[in-house]
Amino acid sequence: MAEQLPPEILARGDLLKLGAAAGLGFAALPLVQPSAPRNRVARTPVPLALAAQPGVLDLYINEGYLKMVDDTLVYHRGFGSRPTDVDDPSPSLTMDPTVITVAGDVVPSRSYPLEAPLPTRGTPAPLRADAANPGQFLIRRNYWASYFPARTIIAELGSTIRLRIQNRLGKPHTLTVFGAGADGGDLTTGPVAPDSVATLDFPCPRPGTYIFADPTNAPVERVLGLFGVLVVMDPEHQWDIAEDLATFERQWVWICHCVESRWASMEAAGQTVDPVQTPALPRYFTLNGRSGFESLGITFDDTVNLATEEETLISGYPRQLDVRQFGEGTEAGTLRGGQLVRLINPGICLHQMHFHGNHIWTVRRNNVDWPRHEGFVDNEGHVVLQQWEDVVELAQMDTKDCIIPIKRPPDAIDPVWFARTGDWVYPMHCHAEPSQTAAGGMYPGGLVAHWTLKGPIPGATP
Ligand SMILES: [Cu+2]
Repeated sequence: MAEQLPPEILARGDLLKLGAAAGLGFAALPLVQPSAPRNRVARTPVPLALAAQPGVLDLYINEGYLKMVDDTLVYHRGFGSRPTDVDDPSPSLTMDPTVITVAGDVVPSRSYPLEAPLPTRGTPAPLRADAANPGQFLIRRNYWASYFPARTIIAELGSTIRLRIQNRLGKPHTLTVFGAGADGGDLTTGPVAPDSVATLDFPCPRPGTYIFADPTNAPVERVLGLFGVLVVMDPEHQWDIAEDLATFERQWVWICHCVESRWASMEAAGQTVDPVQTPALPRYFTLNGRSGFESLGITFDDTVNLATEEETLISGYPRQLDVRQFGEGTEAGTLRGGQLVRLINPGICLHQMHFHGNHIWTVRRNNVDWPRHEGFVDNEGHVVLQQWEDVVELAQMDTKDCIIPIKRPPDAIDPVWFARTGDWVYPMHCHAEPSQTAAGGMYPGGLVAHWTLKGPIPGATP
């Protein structure tokens, strides 16, 4: 076999040119490796989609190429929602968000609670103006649905999670749900052989945020894209992190990741990466699978931009917030809380999530509630205490549940506050600076977002 072209260094334009030169359309992308037969990964008959079973969520371990923020195509593996092959121009490498209900239903849905109203463009509308706090609003309590990104399973406490995983690749793979066992241990399929199917059934763990991933040759398979997130909600407390924990107006899931394109091309060529011999040097950094202008919702694709606003770009109307009691409203049906953002890092880079405009309040890390007093410094030197933070550290394989208050910024003096005519939009960026770039320098092409403090509503009266 002739030497393969490293696909990740080819821009999409080059691929199109190559495709055109070979008389091929975009759909025939992998044939940019001209010597590779089209069925290079097809082993004895490629398994078809599994026959659906009620109450079972099917995941397919697929491979394929994803377009990065600079239009480079990079090889990925992932837990998909349908079977696709490596030459699929639109491979299924992330599962569609899915809700598993306490009644045992598996419902494809990117919003939860299922029956709750959907906030337009992701922004919950307020109840009405707050007479006691000019320019601020009373927030509806226990009302709005939240949108969730790809790769998210939302399971209701009391349900049984039944996963069926088909490995469509040439090497064994595993699905492990970290910390979701009854004793806080991991749950795993164990190695699933090529072209085989495994099942993983387990009682829904307690409310929280759990990462699932393939621990094979860690962290290589995870970095290649074999990861996802399980969010557990108590169906009796659909707007609380858990019973008696912080209440929120709506929630956001932020999945941080980074892409190591050299590892990807080595694995695509059939090699097995040794992370010691080839240390990771991530080249792309994503938030909910998007980078730079994509994760800021300013692409030329309005559908993608809308999904980004709904899933990622935190927004809300300013409200008076009392951090001492997130659940208390100023009157029945209203809330003095903010919004919940679940920061999740299945990647291999440590992130420093910096929110401009408002500090945020971390309530738990890795599903362990942080104390509100008598905080302490843990063995790694980190302060363990609920407090206002400007920058939130997010270590590899960590999850943190934080409340963003969506409040009037403390430095907005009255003449400024009352002169508002529109939205105030604040950046969120990672202070670990390499993550702000793409392709080794394209700035700001990496792990960025923003959040919006909505402007005055004309005519809104208390
Ligand atoms: Cu900053």
